[in-house]
Amino acid sequence: MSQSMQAGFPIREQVTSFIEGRYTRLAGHELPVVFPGDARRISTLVEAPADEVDAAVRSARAAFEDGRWRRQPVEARQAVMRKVADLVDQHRDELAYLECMNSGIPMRHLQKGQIPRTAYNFRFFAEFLGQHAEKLHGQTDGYLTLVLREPVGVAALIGPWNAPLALTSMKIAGAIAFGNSCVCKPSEVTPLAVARFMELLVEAGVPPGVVNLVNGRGGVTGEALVAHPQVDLVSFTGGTQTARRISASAGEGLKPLSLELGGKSANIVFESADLDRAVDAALVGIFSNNGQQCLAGSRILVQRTVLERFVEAFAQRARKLRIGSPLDPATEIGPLAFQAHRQRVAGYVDIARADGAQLLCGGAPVEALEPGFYFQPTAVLARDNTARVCREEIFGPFATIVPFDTQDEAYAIANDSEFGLVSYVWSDHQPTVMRALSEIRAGMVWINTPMTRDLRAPFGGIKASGYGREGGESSMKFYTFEKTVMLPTVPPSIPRMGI
Ligand code: TXE
Repeated sequence: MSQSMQAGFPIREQVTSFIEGRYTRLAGHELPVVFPGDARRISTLVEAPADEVDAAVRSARAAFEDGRWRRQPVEARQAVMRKVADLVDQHRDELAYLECMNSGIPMRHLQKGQIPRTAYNFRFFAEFLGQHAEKLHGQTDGYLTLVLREPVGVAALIGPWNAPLALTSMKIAGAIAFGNSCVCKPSEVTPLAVARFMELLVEAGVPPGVVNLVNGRGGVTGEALVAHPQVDLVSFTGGTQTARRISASAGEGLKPLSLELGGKSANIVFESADLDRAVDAALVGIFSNNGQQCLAGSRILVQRTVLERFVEAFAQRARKLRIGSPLDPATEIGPLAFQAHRQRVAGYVDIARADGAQLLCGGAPVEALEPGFYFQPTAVLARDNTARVCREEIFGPFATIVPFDTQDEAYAIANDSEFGLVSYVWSDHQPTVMRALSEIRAGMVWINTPMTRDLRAPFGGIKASGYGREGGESSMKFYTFEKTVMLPTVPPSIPRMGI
C-alpha cells in the first residue's frame, strides 16, 4: 500500500483491517483521519463492515482453536511478549508521532509516557505469566482439588481515542498473555498507531490471527464485533452511553464485560494541604493529556479557608500553560482530538454561566491556532455541586472548582456524583487522610500525589464509571476462567448401582 511521508515517518494513506497478519480490503466506506493540530486530512480509514468483522473473529477463533499461541510453552510466549516490548522501544518515536498526528496528544507526553507504557504493558504481563500459580485444595480426603485457569477464547477489545495505543496494548497484553486470541477495534478517530502496532506484533512473533484489528464506527464495526456469536468476552474503555449499548448486546450473548468508563472525579484540597503541591497536581490532574482523560481530577473541591489562595495560583498558572502544536516539544497542551468534541467542550462555558458559575480563566477556542481544534485551559468556580459542570464529564481542559467548609461536606460533595472512578486527596493531617480513605466511594484514591498507576493493582470504577477491573491479577481473572479438577490420590470407592 502506498504511503505518504510526514516529517520523517510514513503515514499509511489508508487504514484498513488487519486480519491473519495482513492489511485487508482497499475499498469500502471511508472516513477521514485528521491531524487535530491543523484539521488536515492525513489518512483515510476504510471501515470494516459486518462481513469483515466476521472474517476477523473467525480468524481469531481458528487461532485459538488450533492452539498456535495458547499451546506454546509459557517461556516461548514470554519471549515473544518481551520482543514486542523491545520493538515498541525501538519504534518509540514513530509510534509517538503517529499517535500525536492522530490524537493531538503532545509528542513529549507520548515519548515519555504512553509509548513506554505500551512497552511496559507487554513486559509486565510477560513477567506476570511466569509468576502466577494455580490453586490446589488438599482438604478433601483422598483427593487433590486443582483449580486451573484457562483462556476464555476470543476477546473483543474496544478502545477510546484519548490514549489509543497505551490502553489498547494493555488489553491486548492481558488477553494474549493467558492464551486468548483477540480482535481490537480502536476508535475511528485514532486508528494510526494501533494499526502500526499490529505489524510489530507479527514481527515479534505473535502468530498471525492471534491479534486481529478491525477499524470503523462504533455503530457499524463495533456493534458487529460485540454481537458476534464467536466473541467470548468484551473489554471496553469509552463513554457511559456507549457502554450501555455494549452491555445490552453483550448481555444478550451472556458475555463477560469489563467497562472502564468516564468520571467526574473529586480532587479534594483541605486547608491542611501543602498548597503549592496541591496546585501543581491539580493542574496536571485536569490539563495533562489535553484534559482528555478518564482519571482527570475535574471537580476540584477546595476548603473555603484556602479557596482564594488556591484559585489565584491555579488560574494564574493555567493562563501560562503553553498551548501549541503537539509536535512541538515545548507544548504542554495540544488540540482536542476532533472538531465536534471541541464544540462540545466549548458549549460547557455557556452551560457554566447559566448555572451561575464564575469564569476564572480561558473559556474560548485559540483563534491564533485555527483551524486546529485548540481550546484555552479553562477553569470555573461553581456555586455548588448541582451545576452541570459538576455533574457531567466534559473531557477537556476544563476545571470546575467547588468550595466546601467542613470535612463532612467535602465527602458529601465528592460522593454526590453519578460517577465513581477515582479521587485525589490533599492534606498533611493524618487523621484527615485516614478518614478520606474510608469515606470516598471510588475505584481508586490517590493521597498527596497526582495520578500514578501500578499495573499490579486493579483499576476500574463504580456506578456510571463502569465495572470490572483490569491490571495484574484482575486481568488474569477477567481473561481466564477457572476449571476445577478433582484428582483422586487413590482410586475412590464407587457405589455400585444397578446390580
Ligand atoms: O466515545 P465512545 P465518544 C467519555 C468522554 C467523552 C464521551 C463520549 O466523556 O466525551 O465518553 O466519547 C466505540 N458498539 N469518554 O462518544 O463512543 C467507538 O467506536 C461497540 C471517556 O467519542 O465511547 C470507540 O472505539 N463499540 C473515556 C469506543 O467505542 C462502540 C474515553 C469509544 O467511543 C459503539 C473516551 C457500539 N455501539 C470517551 N459505539 C475514558 N474512559 O477514558 C461506539 N463504540
